[in-house]
Amino acid sequence: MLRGERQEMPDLSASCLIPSLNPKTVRAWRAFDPLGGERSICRGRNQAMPQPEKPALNVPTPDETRLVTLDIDGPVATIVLNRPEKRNALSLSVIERLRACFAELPASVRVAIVAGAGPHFSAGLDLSELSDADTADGLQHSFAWYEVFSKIQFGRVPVIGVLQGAVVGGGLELASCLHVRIAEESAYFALPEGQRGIFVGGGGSVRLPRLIGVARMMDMMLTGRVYSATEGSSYGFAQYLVEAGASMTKAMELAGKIASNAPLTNFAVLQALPMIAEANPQTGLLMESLMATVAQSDQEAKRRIRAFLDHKTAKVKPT
Ligand code: 1HE
Repeated sequence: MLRGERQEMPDLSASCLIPSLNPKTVRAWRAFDPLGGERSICRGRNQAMPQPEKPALNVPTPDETRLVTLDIDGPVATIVLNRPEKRNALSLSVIERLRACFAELPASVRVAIVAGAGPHFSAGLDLSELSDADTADGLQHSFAWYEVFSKIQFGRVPVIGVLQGAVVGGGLELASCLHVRIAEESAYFALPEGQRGIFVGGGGSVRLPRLIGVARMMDMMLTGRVYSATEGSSYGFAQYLVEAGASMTKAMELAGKIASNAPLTNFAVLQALPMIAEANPQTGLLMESLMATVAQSDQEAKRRIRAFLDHKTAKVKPT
């Protein structure tokens, strides 16, 4: 399914799924699209695109760059949603900056941390962008999110989420595409789409049921139920629960461990494990055996196993 999820996403570059878009959408999508929008926006199969009202290159303004910051320290990249005055609401510009930060990661980076500035991880979709959006805008919006979240989920580097305060709506959808989630005591999880009259549109209905189950997600969306960090972490919203202010230290500790893994193991975990989990058992077992054989044939595996057998490396210790 996770493979299917990628496959099922219509390729907007190949077909003109949306017959007409209002000028606001065209501008927003052009601003989002790193190729300038021509590959993604069609007004009809044989109609020429309206000429862009934008500079030739999509160079972000300093203000846009500030929306999501990227800091690299050795093998660890820290990417921070930096819009605390709007509770890190995810505007299209934030989504685009998030995409750019991941796209910019040099090969030396082996693990990333995604956090939110201020007391909240993210208040979800920037609702101000929806106020005069039409149907086509809504679709474009979702596809922009899908592209970025899929790239994060199926990207090269494992990503750790640091969650505090509101992790709601699209913020929870973003958190659910990360690989390891750490919740501080202040974190709370909710899907207020029901109250707002909308629906999840950032891949939440695909990813969240795999973390927390369909019944729990239905309840959240129907009743507006909010889960605390303690409850939430026991139900799969996060794998770690830490006290106030401790999440970044924990994230760095975990990042160090992840970065020290053999690269092929991390590759297998990110790329093969989700596919195997969704495959029928026979296909899954075959895929697993192939991946295991590839990993253990690598010199890095041979070196690590030799080190263990020679008592030169750490044993597994009880916690
Ligand atoms: C926003 C947003 C936002 C805050 N879009 N501007 N998400 C929601 O329904 C959650 C809406 N937000 C909240 O419930 C609260 O803001 C919080 C509980 C997260 C934080 O409360 P608080 O008291 O700390 O902050 P605040 O005073 O409510 O908000 C501060 C400012 O951020 C304020 O703007 P200001 O100009 O009046 O100062 C808010 O309007 C603004 N703000 N949240 C836009 N979400 C792909 S589909 C996904 C669908 C969804 O994500 S639905 C869930 C949307």
